[in-house]
Amino acid sequence: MSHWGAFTPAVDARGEVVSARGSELDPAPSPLLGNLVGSLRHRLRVASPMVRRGWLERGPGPDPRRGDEAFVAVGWDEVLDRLSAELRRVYGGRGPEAVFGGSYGWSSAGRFHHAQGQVHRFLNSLGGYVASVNTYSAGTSEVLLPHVLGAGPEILRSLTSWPLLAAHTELMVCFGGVPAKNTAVAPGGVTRHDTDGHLRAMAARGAEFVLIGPDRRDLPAHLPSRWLPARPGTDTALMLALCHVLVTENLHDAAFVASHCTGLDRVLPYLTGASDGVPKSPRWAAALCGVEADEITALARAMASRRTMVTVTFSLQRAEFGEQPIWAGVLLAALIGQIGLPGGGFGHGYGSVGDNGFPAHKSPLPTLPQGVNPVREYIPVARIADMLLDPGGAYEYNGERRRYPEIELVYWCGGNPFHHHQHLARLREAWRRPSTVVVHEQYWTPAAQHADIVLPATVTLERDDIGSSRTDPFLTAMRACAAPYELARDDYATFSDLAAILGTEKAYTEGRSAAEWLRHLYDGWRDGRPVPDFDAFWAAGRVDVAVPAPSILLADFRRDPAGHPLATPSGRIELHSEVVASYRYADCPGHPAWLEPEEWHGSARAARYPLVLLANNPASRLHSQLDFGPHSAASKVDGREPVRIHPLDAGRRGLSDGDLVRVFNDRGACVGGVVVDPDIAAGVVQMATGSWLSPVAGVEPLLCSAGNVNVLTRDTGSSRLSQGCAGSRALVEIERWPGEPPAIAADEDR
Ligand SMILES: Nc1nc2c(c(=O)[nH]1)N[C@H]1C(S)=C(S)[C@@H](COP(=O)(O)OP(=O)(O)OC[C@H]3O[C@@H](n4cnc5c(=O)[nH]c(N)nc54)[C@H](O)[C@@H]3O)O[C@H]1N2
Ligand SMILES: Nc1nc2c(c(=O)[nH]1)N[C@H]1C(S)=C(S)[C@@H](COP(=O)(O)OP(=O)(O)OC[C@H]3O[C@@H](n4cnc5c(=O)[nH]c(N)nc54)[C@H](O)[C@@H]3O)O[C@H]1N2
Ligand SMILES: [Mo]
Repeated sequence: MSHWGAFTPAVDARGEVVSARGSELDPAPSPLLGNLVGSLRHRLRVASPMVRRGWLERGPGPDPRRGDEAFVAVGWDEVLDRLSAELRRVYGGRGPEAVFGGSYGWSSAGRFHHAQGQVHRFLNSLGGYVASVNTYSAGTSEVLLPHVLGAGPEILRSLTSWPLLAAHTELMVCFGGVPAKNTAVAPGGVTRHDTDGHLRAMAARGAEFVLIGPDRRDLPAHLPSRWLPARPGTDTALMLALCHVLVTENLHDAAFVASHCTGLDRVLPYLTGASDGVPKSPRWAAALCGVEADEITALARAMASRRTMVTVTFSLQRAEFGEQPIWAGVLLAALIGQIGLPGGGFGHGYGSVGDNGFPAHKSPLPTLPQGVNPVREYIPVARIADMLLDPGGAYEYNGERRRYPEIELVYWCGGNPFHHHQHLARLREAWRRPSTVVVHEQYWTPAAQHADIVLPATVTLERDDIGSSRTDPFLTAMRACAAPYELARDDYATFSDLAAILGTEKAYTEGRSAAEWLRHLYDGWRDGRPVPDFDAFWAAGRVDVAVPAPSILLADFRRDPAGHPLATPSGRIELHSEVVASYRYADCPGHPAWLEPEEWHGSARAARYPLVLLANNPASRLHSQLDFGPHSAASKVDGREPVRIHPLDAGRRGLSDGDLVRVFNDRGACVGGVVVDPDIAAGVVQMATGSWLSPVAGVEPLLCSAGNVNVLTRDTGSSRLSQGCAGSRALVEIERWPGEPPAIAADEDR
């Protein structure tokens, strides 16, 4: 099982994957499986424990050379001695408050060898760690939606199910589309890729789609659709104008708003302009978003007259003021009055991930307990560089005034911060502050290259595990099919040895081997279920897990708002929130509002950097994982990340297909390869995340020869409310690369 699907690998005598065939149960196996070919014995695997020379010779301490210095191979015994001594020093000194163990990242599928679960359990056995909260995926919504709908992540997991959309939806209005490329993956894995099948069923029944966004490919071409290429970052204005039409033409469902919502009286004067002199009319919005006023009016009328699903992808909230398009989306759906009806209402992230819109299992999956973390300090996940650069510094978060902890040791296992974080020049600076950085990795990722101690980890095909996810109808036996590469070990084995040296082995292992843990987790999960025992499961390769029936988001609340109130202060949908208003954040007021972001075409910055860059999730891989794999490599232009650009913008710059370009702003630059494409709106360029950072020595600010877009994005919280990741978009300029472009580090031997 992988995050992008169940498969059967063929492994040759050297222990290398030569093919990965999608499950026979999968109607649409993902081409991402192709990236596994050649990945087991790839020269970018970490072959032995490695220590950065400066750390080895001079000991722990802040170091400007971190990320630039060579590594020395050391044996397991030596590295475990040195690392345990360092852990003893830090825990015995300033204690667990000085250890950052957030360790954000997707790691691999598999319930036991899940890297985050393992590192958290290990650090808890030592006394705890500073954690991170929320995700890079939907961190803004996770904080906002509890104020508006009374629940955050739970809402995202209980969207109205696809079969009910197929049976009832007449009009699906998709802000950011339903991007097929993203449905390849789901955390923990997906056996049947069904999203496209449901979309086809919707269309076959007569449903129509409206795609609002800059990229025509965000909605499958086979669907009957209309494309409104609104400028990136202006969705809130467009939504407010749709609301303006609904209320001024009296098309909104006043009864639903009266019985199920609160706060429209506070939003109305803003919509009409009574409070600020600016009616949020279609004409007003048209000037901002580039969609014709008549088109907006017609769309609002159509939405009010049919069973309509309003859906917003995660990408819209991964931005400065990212709360606004989500809250405005709820406002729009509430005014239409179909929340809680089959096929209508509000959706968030249909198509953003392969399991969204599929009902989640009610009972827990087999899960390694993480122990107890007594440390109260934490950070919102995307504030990592702020924390390292400004220990003790004050910041605001969801109504609280907090201070950043002072971190001495960073422990990362199963994530790639030099892929996922923004403004990587700033992160590099921050990363040099702690005394010690430890990374367990399978490959020489940029995160491993920026560590002091790198411990080689096995990949899933080198260990037994149990695959399962929140919506998958199977538990999958993930059987090892190759020996560990060189000196690589399971994260569990590494942590067991460290725990033994540090005297916490009993707490960490509970006396179980990895094999015993698998049985233990399975038996605990099996308890009370009519499923075969572990040996039968292991022999069969999978076991069925009953999938819950299709469900409707907020159906109980719609039916009986008093009996099933939302967990908001009013028990209702909060179109205006007294609580949020009481925080007095100019960047997130008490109701949805149009706030001009810094990174959009209408800003002052746009004079210097006129193109809006969409730094989105990659079609050809999962984040940065297996970027060297054949499927990902085939998507590149001369080894660089492709930049999709409209023919007009390409023409103006004298660019054509296959040209190498410098994509830049004042935060950094990277090399990209031009793909001219009329499917991308004019004024916008698209370049996916996940190309491995390959810094060109001696160039300031950071220049990446492979095309890592996060050298260009801005490291700011979405707002003081949620402090979410704001990496979806950035302003850039593009010019042809003069002469020979710099080499890519990963191409050179390490
Ligand atoms: N600009 C911009 N930035 C973004 C985004 C964006 O849209 N725009 N998207 C954001 C989002 S939504 C996310 S979720 C993040 C994703 O960011 P990450 O989850 O950090 O990215 P991955 O590349 O999946 O990193 C997982 C790492 O874990 C390693 N790994 C896998 N299995 C194991 C294991 O068993 N043991 C160990 N020790 N290591 C293992 C892999 O080799 C890989 O390096 O990126 C975010 N960053
Ligand atoms: N193949 C693949 N699939 C993935 C992932 C991956 O790495 N690879 N990552 C997974 C993860 S962890 C997550 S969280 C999800 C992320 O799911 P999303 O955040 O929804 O995905 P993105 O690809 O970042 O963005 C979706 C689309 O939104 C559009 N968009 C960007 N800005 C705007 C805007 O301002 N307005 C409008 N209307 N549209 C805009 C872009 O054209 C983009 O293609 O994807 C998941 N799926
Ligand atoms: Mo994500």
